[in-house]
Amino acid sequence: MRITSLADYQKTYELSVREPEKFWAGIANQFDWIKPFTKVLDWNFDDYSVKWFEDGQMNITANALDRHLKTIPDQAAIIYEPNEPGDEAITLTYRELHARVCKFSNVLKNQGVVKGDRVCIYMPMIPELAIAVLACARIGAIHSVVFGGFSAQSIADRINDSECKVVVTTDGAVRGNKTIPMKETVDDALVSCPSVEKVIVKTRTKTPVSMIGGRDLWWEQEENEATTDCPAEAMNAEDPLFILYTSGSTGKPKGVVHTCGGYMVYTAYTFANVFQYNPGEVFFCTADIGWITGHSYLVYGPLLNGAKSILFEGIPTYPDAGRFWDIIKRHSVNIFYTAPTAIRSLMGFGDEHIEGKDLSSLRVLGSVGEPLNEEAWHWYNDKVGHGNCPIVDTWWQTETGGLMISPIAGITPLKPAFATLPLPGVQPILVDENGKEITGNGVNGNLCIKYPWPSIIRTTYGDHERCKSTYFSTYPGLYFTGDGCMRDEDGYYRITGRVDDVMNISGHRIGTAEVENAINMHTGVIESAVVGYPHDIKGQGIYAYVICEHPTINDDLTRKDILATVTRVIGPIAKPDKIQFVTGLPKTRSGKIMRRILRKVAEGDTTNLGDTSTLLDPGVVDSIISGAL
Ligand code: 6R9
Repeated sequence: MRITSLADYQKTYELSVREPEKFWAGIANQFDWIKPFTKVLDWNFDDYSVKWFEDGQMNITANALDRHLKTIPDQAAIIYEPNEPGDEAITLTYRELHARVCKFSNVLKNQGVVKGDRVCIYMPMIPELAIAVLACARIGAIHSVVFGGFSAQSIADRINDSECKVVVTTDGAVRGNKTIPMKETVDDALVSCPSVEKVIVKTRTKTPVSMIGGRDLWWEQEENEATTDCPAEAMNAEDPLFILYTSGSTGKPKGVVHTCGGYMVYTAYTFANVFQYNPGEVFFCTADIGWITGHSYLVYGPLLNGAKSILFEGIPTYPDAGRFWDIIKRHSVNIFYTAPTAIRSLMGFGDEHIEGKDLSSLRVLGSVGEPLNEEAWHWYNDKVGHGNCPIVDTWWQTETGGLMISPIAGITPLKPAFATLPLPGVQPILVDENGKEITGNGVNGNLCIKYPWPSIIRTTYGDHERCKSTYFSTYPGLYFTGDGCMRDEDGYYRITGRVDDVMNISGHRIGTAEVENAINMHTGVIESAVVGYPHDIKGQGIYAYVICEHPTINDDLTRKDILATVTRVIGPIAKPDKIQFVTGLPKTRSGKIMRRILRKVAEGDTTNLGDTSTLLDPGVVDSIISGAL
């Protein structure tokens, strides 16, 4: 499965384009199938539908767990590093993880969960989060993990969209020196979630919680009553594996659906190749399992490869900004995968936190989630990698399921701030505004993909039309990523950022419309417009222009109140960094907000605002500029 040289990469890439079905069938056949597939691919990007390995049957946990019981049962599978550095790390071997997953699968079954049911998982980064995810996969329930930082309202929206039957949570969570309620937040959400029949609560903080009779159950108690014998359900390759909600440019977050077979093949293949994973190595992905990176490269990709995967509960700055480096030393981490925002933030704390730390176990460094700027690239390379570790800057998305454009560690010649070249099976294409292909090198355009890969999004849950219109209608016949991209003279790809109304705040996707809706819920707010602006650490910050019904008496107090509303409606990650009160917004005669102007003002660059002649009231612009923060 592993590419061994640049020439091998080129040969493999060519094969993957010339004979994609043969190429992917060869990889897929290296997994355990309950019923082998005979059909490889069926696809249509015009009236969107994609099916991979359609008539095959398998179970992803049989491949991620059972398969390794024969060879490496006593090797670590998950290494849990708790929030408190003084607390003992807990290792779950493949045998132990298998047993725990089987047990919790039976817990779910005992509560009436059957294949196809949706289960919402709202948990902090503890081993039981991975166990709950895998248990769903084992019995064919569709997991919908909601990031532990989201609000009750966001949980409720996600539960209701996919009508989850069961919620799995904890009493509370610890992150740094904070204790955060979890069950209480779930309780608030469930006031408006009629589909939920049971809530299973794992103890973490011993925070007092209310347990509703007939609905709420303790994880530990249920586990005691369950056996460890649970065969893996035979799943059709195209049965849904999970739903993960992500922000788009309009409306509520959409439930991206991934299916069992293709997702298994692609995450395993990309993990093995991009990181050039060697058996026995320790892999540390710092992402939360609540995001796609945690799904694909903390849980599924590593376990499918029999890797040792670190699951870290805390934050990079607790007890100090040297925590990641201490973890790397403590567990002899070989491959470290994190986000640019974390790198920039740790850079900002000063080199005294990293100097003198033993990072000699490291072999490969990775980055994901947003552009890795050159300054951060060099710091990562020099201070963390000591110039010895290739940096894989991996571009991909929730919708792509796995890494798409990325160097292969130690094989692809690197260029700082470039995601470099497409992986085998990935056929990128740049197009102009009209969808015309931009050929040649040294060009810029909108990034699309013209051929399916095994873990491409299958649908948006409950609304296939939305999937079609979001991804396959802007440029007919192509999957549109929403990203702008340049291809340099060497044919190397550099992602330049979103070209739609999606912001990327510390590597988290947030739609401008979502934040606006939340702000507009605040009493006295008439209208708002939100844009992203360059932020030294977060990559992008959120800048909100707000029109209030009455002039504010105390701007700062109103700002704090609005932040409280946004936190309540979405969660703290969506809080604007700047709020400017305005009396009007720059709108065209047709009522459309000219965000281009608002972006310029937020960037602090008002020298060239472009054509403002189509504005209904050009005077608005001057007043916005004069009040800019
Ligand atoms: C995996 C993940 C996807 C968006 C994507 C792009 C940005 C991700 C990047 C990158 C530049 C990289 N993005 N990786 N931009 N360089 N290496 O992050 O998924 O949360 O869905 O975000 O993130 O804008 O479109 P997701």
